Amino acid sequence: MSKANERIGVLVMSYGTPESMEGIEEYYTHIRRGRAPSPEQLAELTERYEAVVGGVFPLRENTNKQVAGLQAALEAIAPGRYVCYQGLKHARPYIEDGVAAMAADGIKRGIGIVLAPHYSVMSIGGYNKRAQEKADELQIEMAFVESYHLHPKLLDALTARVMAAREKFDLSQPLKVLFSAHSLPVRIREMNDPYEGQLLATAKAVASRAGIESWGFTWQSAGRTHEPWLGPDILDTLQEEAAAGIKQVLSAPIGFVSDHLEVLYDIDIEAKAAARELGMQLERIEMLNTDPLYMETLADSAAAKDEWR
Ligand code: FEC
Repeated sequence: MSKANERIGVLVMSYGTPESMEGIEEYYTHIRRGRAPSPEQLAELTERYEAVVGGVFPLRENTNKQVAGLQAALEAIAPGRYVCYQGLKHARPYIEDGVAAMAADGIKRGIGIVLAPHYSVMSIGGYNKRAQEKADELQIEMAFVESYHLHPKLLDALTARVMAAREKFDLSQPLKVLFSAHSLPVRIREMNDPYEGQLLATAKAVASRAGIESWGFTWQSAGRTHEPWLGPDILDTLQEEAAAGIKQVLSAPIGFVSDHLEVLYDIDIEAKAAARELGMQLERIEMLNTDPLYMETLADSAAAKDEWR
């Protein structure tokens, strides 16, 4: 079969979430690169999941829907050309399982894309490295989308969400928009990592499109390790904003694309409670989930890597 007619595997990678409450320890151990969490750490994470899960782990459902949405968007670009496979960083099906499934279907060339728009060597870099290693073993040629943080359709989708959520406030009073993303260890700065710059670029572009002047960028969900993480954390930023007299805050977690623990707990429960104590109203933009503009962003970005057409 010529390269132009063959089927291309699209490895859609996402963070992953436990399959059940009983699976939290295995998941947490995987995140910690094989070191089991202490009983206290496990209890604390279990409590956070109990607060948001309600029987279904939202990230699993959302990732499944996003993979199906991307498959449909790719069909619209080139019918029959692309087949999506799922590969998760910290849960089954693991990234390596996704690559193995492509090989089992006879796929010889694949494109990797992560359900996170911004590149860091510690995030997307890690996904791609694992996929490449498994693909080398199984002799699949791979290309990777590294980031899509300024794709015009992504910016349109985020801008629409910011505009819609602004309506929840009294716009005759000051409103601060706080863009946020998952913190990473400060040492990424020594590696000249693009993560911070890409996040700021997305925030700036969305604020400009939405005509918002009063905005800031803050970090969230820092890991519980001894090394320093990028800050300020959103909980500290809320205190600073309260001290400056701000009473209305719109949270825009642009580093994430799904409803999941880091949004449903860290923003909706933890940050909202902190804001309430400070006498502030905090609302959050809707996450992208399967927004058609996000599905098209992914499809365009993946198809642009298809140099075999
Ligand atoms: O809903 C869910 O079940 C999963 C939500 C979830 C997402 C997510 C995304 C990112 N993380 C990133 C970096 C790190 C680093 C560490 C780390 C630790 C955790 C823990 C949980 C967790 N993360 Fe996560 N992350 C999610 C969940 N993450 C649970 C463990 C407990 C804790 O620290 O809170 C620290 C690892 C270590 O200890 O060495 C680093 C980055 C993203 C965004 C990009 C992406 O989606 O890949 C970066 C969703």
